[in-house]
Amino acid sequence: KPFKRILLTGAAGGLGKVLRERIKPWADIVRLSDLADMGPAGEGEEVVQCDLADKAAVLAMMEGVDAVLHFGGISVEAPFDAILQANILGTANLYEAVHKMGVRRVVFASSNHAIGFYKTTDMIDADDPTRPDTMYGVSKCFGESLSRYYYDRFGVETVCLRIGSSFPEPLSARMLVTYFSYDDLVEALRCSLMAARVGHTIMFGMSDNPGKWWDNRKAAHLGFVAKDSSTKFNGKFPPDGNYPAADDIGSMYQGGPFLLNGPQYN
Ligand code: NAI
Ligand code: 15L
Repeated sequence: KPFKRILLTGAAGGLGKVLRERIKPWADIVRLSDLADMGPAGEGEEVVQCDLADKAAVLAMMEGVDAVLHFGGISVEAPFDAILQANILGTANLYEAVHKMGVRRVVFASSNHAIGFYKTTDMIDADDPTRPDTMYGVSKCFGESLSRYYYDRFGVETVCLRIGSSFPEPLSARMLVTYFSYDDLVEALRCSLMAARVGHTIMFGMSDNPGKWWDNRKAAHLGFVAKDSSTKFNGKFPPDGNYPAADDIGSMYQGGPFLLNGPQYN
């Protein structure tokens, strides 16, 4: 197998549960971690339940790891204090441990909410400035910046995967654009881990959907080609002639419903 031990954070979450089953062929051992209960370790698994905000625990968890899939943290908008602990301190602890333990490569589950304040009429790529739409989005920008720093300073390689909407199927008209099938997610992770060199790469995590807002040419060296598309779900969300509507904040911006959240500095 290509890796001795891959660490998956966020293993009890929606994507973590999917990945737990799918990444086994890549490593002798998959180390699973989360704040929440993950059940017992299966064959070829190790389970480490800990809080990413606990620096000593994160350092201990990194022992013997050769690659990290960092999916743990708060995955929606929340009060800043909670985001600060899980996403900002948690990701800082993770990178410090990665550096200290000599881990070569990380895939960071970033989010489209790092760029959610672009309009749905804009087309952007990895070099456009971030425009977070929430404190959650700000925390993903922090992870992207932090990983850039650890690459420039220490040579730790990271792929920041700005995931669109990765669910069994799209849940809204917006998600026909942002949909990222589980199969495409797994393939994007495989490419991110197996590519000879990734340096610091930002890739948009989306299937081959019509009407895309994101241009992935700057991540072409990873060799990822999406195989799925949201077109098969078209009938579920009949066009209402209103999307994107200039007076509807939820469809005017790429971050969609996250723009409807109130400010979360509390
Ligand atoms: P989720 O909320 O289902 O899973 C996140 C997991 O992280 C949970 O099991 C939670 O217990 C764990 N966690 C939270 N705080 C923690 C802490 N302080 N220490 C340790 N573990 C902690 O989210 P989901 O959908 O599985 O997403 C996984 C990752 O991918 C997240 O980082 C999310 O921001 C990112 N993402 C997901 C998208 C999607 O469409 N599912 C879209 C964009 C980004
Ligand atoms: C995210 O970042 C969230 O983690 C996920 O729950 C979805 O809301 C997704 O973005 C989205 O924009 O659809």
